[in-house]
Amino acid sequence: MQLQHFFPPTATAMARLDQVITNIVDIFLEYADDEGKKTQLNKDELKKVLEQEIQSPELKSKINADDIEQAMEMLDKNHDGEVNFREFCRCVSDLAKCYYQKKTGKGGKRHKGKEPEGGQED
Ligand SMILES: [Ca+2]
Ligand SMILES: [Ca+2]
Repeated sequence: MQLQHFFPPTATAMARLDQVITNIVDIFLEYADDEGKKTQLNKDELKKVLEQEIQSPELKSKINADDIEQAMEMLDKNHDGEVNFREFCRCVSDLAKCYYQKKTGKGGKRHKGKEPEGGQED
């Protein structure tokens, strides 16, 4: 089992939120770096992220992972044809909310429309 080499016992274990945060950034940069602009996910890159980094069918269906055109349309809030980090974060946080709702039964059926958080769009 080679895996141990990646997690040497001397490495300080990161706290869970540390891991989540660094993962989000690392995953985004890793895929965004593939082609074109290094800090934007184009359609191909987005497809790869969704295919490889999300396994739960429920979450996949939440962002239309099977229909990359639709997924891109949904995630690309500023309509420049690519997903930037801000848009990616929004996607992750939407998925987290989705999972939260499923777990708690809260936040409910309200369909995507006006979001109460009142943050400004780009
Ligand atoms: Ca790119
Ligand atoms: Ca965009």
